[in-house]
Amino acid sequence: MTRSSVVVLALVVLSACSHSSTGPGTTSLTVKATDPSGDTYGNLAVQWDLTGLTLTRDTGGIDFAIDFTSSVQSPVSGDSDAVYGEIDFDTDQSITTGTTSFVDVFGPGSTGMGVDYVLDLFDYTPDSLVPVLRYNANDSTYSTVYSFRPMFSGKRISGRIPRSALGNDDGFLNAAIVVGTLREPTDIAPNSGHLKVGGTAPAPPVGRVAAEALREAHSRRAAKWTSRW
Ligand SMILES: [Ca+2]
Ligand SMILES: [Ca+2]
Repeated sequence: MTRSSVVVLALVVLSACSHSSTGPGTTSLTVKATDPSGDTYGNLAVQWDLTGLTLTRDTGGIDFAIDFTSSVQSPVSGDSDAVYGEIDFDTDQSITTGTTSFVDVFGPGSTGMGVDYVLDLFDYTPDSLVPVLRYNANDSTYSTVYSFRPMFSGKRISGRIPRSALGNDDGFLNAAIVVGTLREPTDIAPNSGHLKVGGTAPAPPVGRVAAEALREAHSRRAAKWTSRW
């Protein structure tokens, strides 16, 4: 399937309030990757179809909103056709650090990201908490660094990740998402490249050595997901 181009809208919101009691950091940056309807690529009956991924960065962290063509269902329901997936974050906006994105494993492989943190929308606790995982390059493992409860409302899944859960990153980062059921992946966003939240340098092209190193480092987790998908 030919994937169409991605519209990326960037909006800088500057608060006019100079006497806010909520403290510093009223400057926020919102970036959205819109995704076409009807571009799912799975084979089964239930096809979660993304329409967009929106990230809002402020000095305290990242707000995310994942939008779909239909009302979302949490995996806490126990239904294997609920919404599963992950948002991958390249917090230093460098493909040379981190590991391969699952958006590349289950998509066309064009994100250009080296993934440093993952919002894992597979591993829900019974009380609806999901983990944020840090990738450890020294031993190719993942550590849970934060847990929170995402909101399921209408056609949207949303939540907030504090910067402390992203290694105290400045919040300027690259991101991409893959979703599906527990049975198979069904959609990614953006369809090519990644969603860029601020920063200055474009992602460098993937060198052959770097790509091979990333592929090897990624193998353990890939095996884990392949057993699911
Ligand atoms: Ca879509
Ligand atoms: Ca990286």
